[in-house]
Amino acid sequence: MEKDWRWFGRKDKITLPMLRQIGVEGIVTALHDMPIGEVWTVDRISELKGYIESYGLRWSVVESLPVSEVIKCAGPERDVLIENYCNSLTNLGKCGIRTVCYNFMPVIDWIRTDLEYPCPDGSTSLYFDMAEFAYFDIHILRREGAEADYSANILKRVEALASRFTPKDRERLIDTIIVKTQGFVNGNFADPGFDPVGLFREMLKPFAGISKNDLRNNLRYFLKAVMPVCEEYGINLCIHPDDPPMPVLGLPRIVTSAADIEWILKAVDNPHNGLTFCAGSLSSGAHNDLVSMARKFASRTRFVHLRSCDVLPGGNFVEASHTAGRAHLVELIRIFERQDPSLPMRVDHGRTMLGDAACGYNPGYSFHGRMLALGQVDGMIAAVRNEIENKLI
Ligand code: DNO
Repeated sequence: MEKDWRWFGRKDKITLPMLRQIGVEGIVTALHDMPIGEVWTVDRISELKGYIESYGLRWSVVESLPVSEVIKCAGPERDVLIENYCNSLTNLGKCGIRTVCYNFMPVIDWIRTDLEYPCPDGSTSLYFDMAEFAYFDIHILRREGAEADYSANILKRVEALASRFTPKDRERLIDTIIVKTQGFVNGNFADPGFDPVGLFREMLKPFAGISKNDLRNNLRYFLKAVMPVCEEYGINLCIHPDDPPMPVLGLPRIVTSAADIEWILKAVDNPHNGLTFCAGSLSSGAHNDLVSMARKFASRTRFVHLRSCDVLPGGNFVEASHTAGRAHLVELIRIFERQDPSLPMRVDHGRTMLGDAACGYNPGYSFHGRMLALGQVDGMIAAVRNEIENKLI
């Protein structure tokens, strides 16, 4: 696989010369300051591409070209926004960028409740606690009927939290679930001075009554409309799984399991309709067997995120080391290396360690933690290549 790194543009404190020194081959990035739904112009794309190339690297993957909420909920302007999306794809194609990652999660992208979960070795990791998330849903968002979505055990824990949570704890939860995790991946949350909870309530409204089937149909509609451009320019569009892979806040999620992925790949059976195999997101669901999923979907996988999780009782999970957890990265690397040794791959999040915490990186996107993960993954890839060369597997 090609060793790539998610870089957040010129403002990123982790610079391109630093990345060259640690063996990075390709860059994963986006026009992060473009409002969602606006057309990415050739000028803007080629300017950033040129900058990356001036450091001897290549812009391998766009993550993400975000899909507007209006497209996800089939709002009245969806055709205009799909046309804009096609124009952005055309312009990326003209600039020679061929791998584009996106997601179809309504309202909220990835979710964690603790961004500084202490590990025994003194580093910190990212954590999801179901009861804290339920507390956010029931007591902060005050979503109608939210209680019905949680088990009696979780509701008991929510009440315990309610009796001890201080205003500071509530602030921390809002900041974690909305501001810090969504702000850098989703332009809607990037403006300073916005009211996070109010904005969330507004964003939920257009999805009232939208079922899993409706959301699937809206994805199929979108994919059918963008495939001709992808074919013309040889672009592989690759959907990112839902993180965590389950319905949240009363919203359907449609990329949670092998059955979901199969549905998507069959609904628009075109090689340009591909998958981002995010081992981290998928392994946070106890129902997912990553190795069998990788075998099943390798031929339609266009981009790989390597990361692993440990699933804990009650639906909680913690991001594990890249050499541990339930994702079984060595076996995944065997599968993807045999499929296509040039497949773009980035190590996903890493631990926060060795001074990372003081640097203000985006949560999960530490320097030392990801560098350690890249070193581990690099070693695994080298060992697997040796196995393949010497016909040991
Ligand atoms: C979080 C990321 C996601 C991902 C998008 C892809 O760290 O994995 O935000 O980039 O969902 O569209």
